[in-house]
Amino acid sequence: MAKKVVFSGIQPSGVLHIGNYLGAIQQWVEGQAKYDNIFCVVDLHAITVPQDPKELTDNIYRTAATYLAAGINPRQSIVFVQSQVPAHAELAWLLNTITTMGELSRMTQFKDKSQKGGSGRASVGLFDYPVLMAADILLYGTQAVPVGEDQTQHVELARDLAQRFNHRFGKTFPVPEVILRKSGARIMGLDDPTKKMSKSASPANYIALTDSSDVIRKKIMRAVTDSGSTIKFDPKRAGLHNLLTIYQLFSGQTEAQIERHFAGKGYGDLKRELADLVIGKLTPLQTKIEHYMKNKRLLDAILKSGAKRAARLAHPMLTEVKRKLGLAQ
Ligand code: AQP
Repeated sequence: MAKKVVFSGIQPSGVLHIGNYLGAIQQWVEGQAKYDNIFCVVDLHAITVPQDPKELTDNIYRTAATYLAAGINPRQSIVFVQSQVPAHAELAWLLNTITTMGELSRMTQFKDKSQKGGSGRASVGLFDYPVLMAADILLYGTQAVPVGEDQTQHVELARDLAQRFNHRFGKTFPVPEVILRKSGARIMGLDDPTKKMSKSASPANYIALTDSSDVIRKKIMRAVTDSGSTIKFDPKRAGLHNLLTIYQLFSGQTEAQIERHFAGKGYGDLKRELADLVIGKLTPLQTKIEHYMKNKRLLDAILKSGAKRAARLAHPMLTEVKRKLGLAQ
């Protein structure tokens, strides 16, 4: 049986954090053999909010380097940069014509992000972000999209647009399903465990994949918890639950094993051991990322070949969509 086509991506909009790693990249790596994978650095999404051009270029390379360093194998999976395949923007335009203003106005990410910059100042691109994401997904006949929980509403729109297009113009797109991890789909902020860990929050909120050992230790030791003492996976104790979830995902242990290990120990012990664990996992990842960052020619060659493969796959779908819409070819 043919493998399912999987598409996912991350915006190069800042330094990646362990939420991006645990919610997205780690599950991509785990599913690499099971699926036909396409992993994209979604730079056109990143520019929906202001970016410094020099930093953006660096972040594009660093995001791609992170995919590779984490274990995405470019011979097995397609790795490329979104802006290098114009079909994404082209399909987004076509899908715009079947998307309503009402649908996009209901997107919680748009509401959150547009409020931050002051109402009326958000770019049209930010409003249209979910349609571009639908285009990314639908362009490849994607069947499954592994993302963190915050992106499920956007995948839901991609499903609606696929169904709408199929209904109006005849079966064209598979309707993609979302793949969410049982645990780790929503890593919370260290300084505020009621909100998700986010690149655009203050540095105390996240552990960046590039943070030094000292910084990682400080951030974990200062992470907000409650005044309890027993160490148990209890979703009501949000700060503790978040630290235990991070521990679980980096250690690969079960909840029961972790609770047994920490029986009779305090929050301080958990934080110290968690810091050791995270540092132990991120240090080799950082070394590999730097290896790629120093080898831009290798990185460019991988991304160029990925873009070529992606463009080849995208072409028939875009042609079919245009034909069905009645655009003369
Ligand atoms: N806190 C999180 N827990 C689990 N998964 C997460 N993801 C993001 N934050 C968490 C997942 O990472 C992938 C890439 O996200 P993105 O870069 O496209 O943008 P985002 O979802 O808006 O995430 P950020 O990092 O918080 O960026 P900003 O601050 O720029 O908005 C997605 O699969 C996402 O679900």
